[in-house]
Amino acid sequence: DSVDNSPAIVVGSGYGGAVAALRLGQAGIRTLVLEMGRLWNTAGGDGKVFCSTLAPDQRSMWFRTRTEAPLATFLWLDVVNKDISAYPGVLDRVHYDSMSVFVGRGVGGGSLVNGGMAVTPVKSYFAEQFPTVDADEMYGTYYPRARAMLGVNTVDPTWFESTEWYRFARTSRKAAGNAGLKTTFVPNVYDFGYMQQEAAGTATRSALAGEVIYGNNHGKRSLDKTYLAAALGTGNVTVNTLERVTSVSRASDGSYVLSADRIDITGTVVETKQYSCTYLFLGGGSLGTTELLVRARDTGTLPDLTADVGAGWGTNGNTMLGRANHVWDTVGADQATMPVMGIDDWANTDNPVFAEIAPLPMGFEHWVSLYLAITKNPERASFSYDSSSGTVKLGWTPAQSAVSVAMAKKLFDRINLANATIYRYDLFGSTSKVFADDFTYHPLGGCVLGKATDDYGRVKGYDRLYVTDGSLVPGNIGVNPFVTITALAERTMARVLAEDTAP
Ligand code: FAE
Repeated sequence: DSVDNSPAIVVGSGYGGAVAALRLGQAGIRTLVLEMGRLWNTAGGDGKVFCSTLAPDQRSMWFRTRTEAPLATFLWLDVVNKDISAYPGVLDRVHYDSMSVFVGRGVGGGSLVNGGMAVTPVKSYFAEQFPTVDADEMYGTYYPRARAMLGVNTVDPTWFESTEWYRFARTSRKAAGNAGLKTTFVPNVYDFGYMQQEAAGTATRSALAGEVIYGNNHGKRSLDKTYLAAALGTGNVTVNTLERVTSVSRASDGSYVLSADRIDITGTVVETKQYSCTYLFLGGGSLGTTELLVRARDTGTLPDLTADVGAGWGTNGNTMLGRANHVWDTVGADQATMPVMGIDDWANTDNPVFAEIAPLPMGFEHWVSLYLAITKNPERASFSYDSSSGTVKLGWTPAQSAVSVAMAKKLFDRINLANATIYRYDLFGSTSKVFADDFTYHPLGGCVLGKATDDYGRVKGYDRLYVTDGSLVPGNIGVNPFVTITALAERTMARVLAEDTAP
């Protein structure tokens, strides 16, 4: 078998992978990116690249025959999910024993499916989570660099107050205010100028057409339009798609050797490829990177990896819930899919929660206020390799989710009490389930900075091996994570290119 040699290989093309690819390319280092998902740039039979959330087809989910949306039901009816045919769709839901994790699949990773909320955490909390990182440098250099590259912008507050599309957010703000809680505007990478054109009827609707978790056809500055476009523009970066890296080992000359399965659109492995490189950057996300390294350590292909690989994983305290508003407190049939506001009770040391005010665009008035609560849940779990099945398992337990739920409940009980409202019981599949405690959008950790790696993402036990993605974040960052992941990757790349790649 022939081995394809590259100076640098990047596994995955989400935030961590995209930053690595751009900075390597700019440094003149020939770089190959291996991405298991497809490139989302060609229109299907309906003339669109992505399918809509309300009428999902094969493009929606990664090799499923039925969609698995976060909201299972509406009025307890199984109306949300649809039968589809198996295909390398853009959203995956990875199931572990007591937790499932939503992730993006494709060139751009999570940026293709996420809500675009581009939030910088409170500096003091960043410093608490990353005690060995110079917070002044992060907030002075790397966060601003990340936000500029990602195209972060904010909704025009005057338009926000007047448009029907954000009535749902204003209604949730009012309910929070009645409980004495503070709300704050949240930046986003969706182009709000474009969104206003959508509202005016002068641009094709995307955020105003229910598009989000299965991809946005317009308006969203996903990584394929920002970092990855710039990376390809250097002329030094190549992206191979539908190739999933399955193992990493080291050759006697110190180079890394990767095995990758190339699949076709039916999921059949059509080729097993071998790659080698001098510098290896892992950007497969918290799950992808951690699984590769846990497997490498425990099957002996990279035996010097430390016991910290696989540890320190958390859900960012994610808990989703809905409240039922009074009939006069409408949320609107028209809802923009990009969240722009959060309830900020993080400073409440008794029960720190930051709750994103989420849309629920169903095309009719339903009086539901939906939230994604980010709680300061201190629980962490580890990944381990199960040799009998050859799979990597996650040790997260229901009791650990219950900690997030209790924190979210404490906050929203306050809001319900102040407004004389109740929770919605019909959204998460079973008759009495109020809190979605079984999934997260924010997998974080597994190769924590300063533990499994040095303070710059260099993996302990090996040289020229780096982690640049959400695995570095120790389980919780208090806000939506991608700006932090991007900024940390910028910091790693600045250091590595200055110190490790010099001839
Ligand atoms: P990620 O973006 O997941 O990229 C990893 C890439 O590597 C993917 O493209 C994988 O397909 C690929 N990959 C993995 N394993 C392999 C392998 N073995 N071989 C080849 N390729 C591989 O990682 N965050 C926010 O900050 N704001 C939001 O509004 C927000 N909303 C979200 C909504 C949804 C529905 C979801 C699912 C997530 C949301 N997130 C949000 C989370 C955010 O997207 C996530 O933290 C980042 O995408 C993580 O970035 P990474 O670079 O770690």
